Amino acid sequence: MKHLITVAILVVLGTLGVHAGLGTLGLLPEQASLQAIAVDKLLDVHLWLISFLFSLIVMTLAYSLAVFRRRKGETGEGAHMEGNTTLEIFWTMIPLLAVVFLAFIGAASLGEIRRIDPSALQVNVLAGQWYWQYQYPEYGIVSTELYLPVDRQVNLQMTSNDVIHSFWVPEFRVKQDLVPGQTTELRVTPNMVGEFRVLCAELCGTSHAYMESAVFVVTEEDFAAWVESQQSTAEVDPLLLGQQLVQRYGCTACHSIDGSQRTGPTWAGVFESVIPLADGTTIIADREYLIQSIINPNLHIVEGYNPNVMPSFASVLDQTQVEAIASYLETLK
Ligand code: HEC
Ligand SMILES: [Cu+2]
Repeated sequence: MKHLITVAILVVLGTLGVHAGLGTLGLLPEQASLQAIAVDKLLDVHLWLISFLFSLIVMTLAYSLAVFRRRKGETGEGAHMEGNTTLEIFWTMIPLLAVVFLAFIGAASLGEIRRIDPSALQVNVLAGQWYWQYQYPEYGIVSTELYLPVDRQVNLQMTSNDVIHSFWVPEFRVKQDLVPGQTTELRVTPNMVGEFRVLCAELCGTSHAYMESAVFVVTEEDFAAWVESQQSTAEVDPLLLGQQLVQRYGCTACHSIDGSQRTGPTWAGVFESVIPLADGTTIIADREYLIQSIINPNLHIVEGYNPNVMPSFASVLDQTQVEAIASYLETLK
């Protein structure tokens, strides 16, 4: 009995110590969504269990090694023991109950994480090698940066343009794959204003590690202001309009203006250059070519690129907008 009490005390102390030690490691980034609270609670239950089991085994083992060691002059054999039915029932029932309990709290947390808020903001996410693009159907906006209002659930409807990617903002905790040909769903309720980063959590090719972009969680007023700034197609200078449009419609996810390589050819110096095409011919990139490339991308395929990667913008952009983009592209040296 004395041994049992000592071991029990050691196990309790060990559990507290291991759990506190794990807590000081700072394993988790900031908690920035309602779903993160549920996930972290679940993780904490597991950490308590892990700390307890670790202490139960290690303390019992260490205590037995120290206290029941063979002392000088002892030569006899240890006591002979056979089955102990009570003990066996215990060590079957306890893990069984533990597993049922974990399944129960796991299902409860999953329910909480997946809870649907009918007033959620819908954002369609398109991922590809190697970019993120967000469409806000409610507002007619396309952006390469994700802006979210704080304290409102966002319903991400996600798909991929090529291979499997995975949407993951560590501060939100939840994660979901984007699969070509399928639409997957992820619901997040950001509850903290701040700037975060979305990472791709599925190895998707050579630039996988750089497939990240900014996620801004902003106040409701700031979100409304951002929506307005994205929508404003006021009478502006066509060059400025063109520049805004390529940002807003996510072109810059695939095209750079500094000569660097992305999913599509760079726009640097494209105007009036000689473009080698996939069918072996060449074409001069005049204004007509630029316009056709936007509204009918499969008409001419640039050598080294695949058809159907660039979506057609014929039904998205009106003629003024296409002209404005073409004028802007003509200025890029
Ligand atoms: C999903 C990636 C993607 C997006 C988004 C995208 N493009 Fe492209 N774009 C490509 C690829 C790939 C090509 C090369 C294949 C081809 O010719 O269709 C291309 C070709 C072009 C060309 C011809 C360039 C050249 O060097 O000959 C122009 C111009 C162009 N895109 C403009 C745009 C504009 C404007 C937008 C936004 C309204 C846009 N693209 C959005 C992938 C994209
Ligand atoms: Cu990816």
